[in-house]
Amino acid sequence: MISDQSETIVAVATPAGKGAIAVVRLSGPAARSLTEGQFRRQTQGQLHPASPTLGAFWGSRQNHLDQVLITFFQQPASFTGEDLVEISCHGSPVVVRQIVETMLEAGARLATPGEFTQRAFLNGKLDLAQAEGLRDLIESQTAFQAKLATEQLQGALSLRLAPMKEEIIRVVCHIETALEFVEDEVEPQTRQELAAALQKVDRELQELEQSFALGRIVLEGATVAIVGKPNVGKSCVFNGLLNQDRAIVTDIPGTTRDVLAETIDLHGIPTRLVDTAGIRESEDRVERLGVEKSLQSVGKSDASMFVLDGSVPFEQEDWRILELVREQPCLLVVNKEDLPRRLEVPPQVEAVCQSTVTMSALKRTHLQELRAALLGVLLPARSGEQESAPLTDIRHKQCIQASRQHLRAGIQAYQSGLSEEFPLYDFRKALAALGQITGETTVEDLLDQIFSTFCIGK
Ligand SMILES: Nc1nc2c(ncn2[C@@H]2O[C@H](COP(=O)(O)OP(=O)(O)O)[C@@H](O)[C@H]2O)c(=O)[nH]1
Ligand SMILES: [Mg+2]
Repeated sequence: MISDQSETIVAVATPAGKGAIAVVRLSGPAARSLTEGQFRRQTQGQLHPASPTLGAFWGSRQNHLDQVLITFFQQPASFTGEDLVEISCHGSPVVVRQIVETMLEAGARLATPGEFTQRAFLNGKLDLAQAEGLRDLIESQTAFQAKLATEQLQGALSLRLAPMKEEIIRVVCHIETALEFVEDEVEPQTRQELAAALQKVDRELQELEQSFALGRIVLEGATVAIVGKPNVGKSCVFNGLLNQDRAIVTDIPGTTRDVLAETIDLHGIPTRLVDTAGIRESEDRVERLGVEKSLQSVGKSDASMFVLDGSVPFEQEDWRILELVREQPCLLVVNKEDLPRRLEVPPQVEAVCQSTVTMSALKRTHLQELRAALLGVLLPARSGEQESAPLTDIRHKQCIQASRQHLRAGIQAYQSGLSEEFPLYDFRKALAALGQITGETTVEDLLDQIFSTFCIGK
C-alpha cells in the first residue's frame, strides 16, 4: 500500500528489550504538534529544527512518563522528507510502550514495516535501489555485506546504471526525431552507430548481471564441500580451517561416515564447510550411505575442495572424484607435504581446478594460503576495483535480464530494417525495466513487496 502522507506515523526505531535509551520516531504533518502537546521543555522556547531539546514527556492522563530528549527535523530536511521527530527516552519497554500509546491516542497511527523509508522514497530522498541498500545494511551480518550495502545506499548501483540509461534515451530520441520528419531517414551509418552503442550497453548490463554470482555469495554465504578418497586428510583440513578438532581424525579409512558441516568467516563471507565421507566403493552399508550423502553435498555446494594425499600416487578413485567436481569451481589441496612426495598431479586435474595449495593439515601449515585460495575460487571476479558494486538483489538481476531481452530484440529489429516503431517499442521497454531498479517506473505492488521486507520503525 502506498503510504498516505497526510497521516502522521509513529514507531519505535530501536530494538525491542531493555537498553540505556530507546528512540520513538514520528513522521508526518502533525509530528511536531503532537509531540509539543505532550512535552514540557525544561528551558523556554519552541522545538528548534535539528537541535535536541530536553524536557518531560507527559502521558495522556497528564502523568509524567519520562525525561526525554527531543530532536525535531523540519521538512524537507529529514530522513523522510516530512516533519520528523525523534524522542529519545530511557530504554524501558514500559516507558517506550506508554510513549507510543500516548502518541496513538493523540492522533498518530502505528507505522507499517518500512513505512518511514517508503516515505523517504516517495519524497525523493532516496531511490528504490538505495532504499534496498539501507534494508540490506540493517540486515548485514559481516563487514563485507555491510560494505556492499553501504555502497548501494550511497547510490553506487544507481550511478552505474545512469550512463547506460542515458545511452538508451539518446538512441530513442534520435529514432523518434527521425520518425517525426519522415523524409529524414536515419542514415545507414548512423543506424550502425546507434545499434553499436546499444550493443555496448548490453555488454555492460551483462557484466552487471554476472556480478550477481559474487553478490549472492557475499549476501547469503557459500557452501564448500571437502571431497577426496578416504584417509587423504579431509577431516584434518576441515578441523584446520575451523581451528578446532570438530571431526574425528583417524588413520582408519572410512572414519567419517556422515556429513559434517560448520560455518567459518572467510574474510567476511560466511562459508559453510562440509566434511564428507571419503568417496570410494565400499561393501559397508553405513559407509555406502555416507558416500551417497557426500555425492549429494557436492551437488548442493558452490565450490569444492578436492583433497589429494601428496605421499601416494594418483589413483583410479581420484579420477572418479575429478568427474564429480568438474562442474563447479574447485580448489585442489595437495595434503601431507610433511611426507615424501610421491604424487604427480595429472594435467587434466590442474585444468579442472582453479588453483592448487600444497599443505600439511596435520602440522597446520599453509592454512593462510588455503583460506586465500578458497576465497579466490569463490570470488573469481573480485580482482578489479570495478566490481565494487555487484548486484546483490535477485530483483535487480531480473530487471536487468528483462532489460537485456528487450534491448537485444530491439537491436535485431532495428538492424533487420523493420519499421522504426518496432525497435522503439523494445528500447522503451528496456529502459522501463532499468527504471524499475531505481524506482522511476514502479507499480504499487512492487513497493508493497519491497517495503514489507523492512522492519517496523525503519
Ligand atoms: N603426515 C600427515 N598425516 C596427515 C596429514 N593430514 C592428515 N593426516 C593423517 O591422515 C589420516 C587420515 O586423516 P583424516 O583427516 O581422518 O582423513 P579423511 O579420511 O580424508 O577425513 C590421519 O591419521 C591423519 O593424522 C598431514 O598433513 N600429514
Ligand atoms: Mg574424514
